[in-house]
Amino acid sequence: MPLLPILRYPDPRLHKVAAPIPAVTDALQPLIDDMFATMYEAKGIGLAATQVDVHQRLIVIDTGDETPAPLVLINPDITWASPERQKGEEGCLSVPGIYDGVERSVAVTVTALDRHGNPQTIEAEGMLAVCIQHEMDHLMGKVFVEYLSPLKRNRIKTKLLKEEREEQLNAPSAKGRY
Ligand code: K2U
Ligand code: ZN
Repeated sequence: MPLLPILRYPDPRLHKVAAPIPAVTDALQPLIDDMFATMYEAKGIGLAATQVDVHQRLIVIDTGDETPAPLVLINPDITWASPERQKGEEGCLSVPGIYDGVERSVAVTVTALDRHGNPQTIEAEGMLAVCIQHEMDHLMGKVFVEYLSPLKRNRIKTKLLKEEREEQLNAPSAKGRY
């Protein structure tokens, strides 16, 4: 299964709003598998299709530690979010090396279709609830740094753009060109 390139902030494509998936078909299955492979390889516990430049409402999650607990959420909808909220440190595969506090509901209920097109309702709390809210933001074109101050966000943007430029300069194709 090929690993998919993960868009890196501040790529504008991360701010596209994902469209509902009209039907769960066999054609969707390779993308779901490739997203899981990409997420596991990147040592993430969640991945939204937006992050691999597919702007459809699809999320894969696995918050399982030793025992895998893969979850596929197609056309997810948060039907309830607890009024109780808590601030926790978050990272993001699209914002490498950056971690900061974000306030989230401590529990959510989400309805979605599974990879076979069957409806599912998940009552989540803890890390799973945080991950679901983080991924749902991605489908709405929102990255967790948008909860931070403009000063912090601009510093992160500058840092990642600088790293991107350095990587491009050090890329093998750029060596020995002149
Ligand atoms: O969307 C992503 O980039 C995946 C995130 C999901 C996530 C963010 C914050 C809190 C929980 C989940 C990545 O998994 S970030 C890396 C990571 C790995 C283990 C635990 C927390 C974060
Ligand atoms: Zn993320």
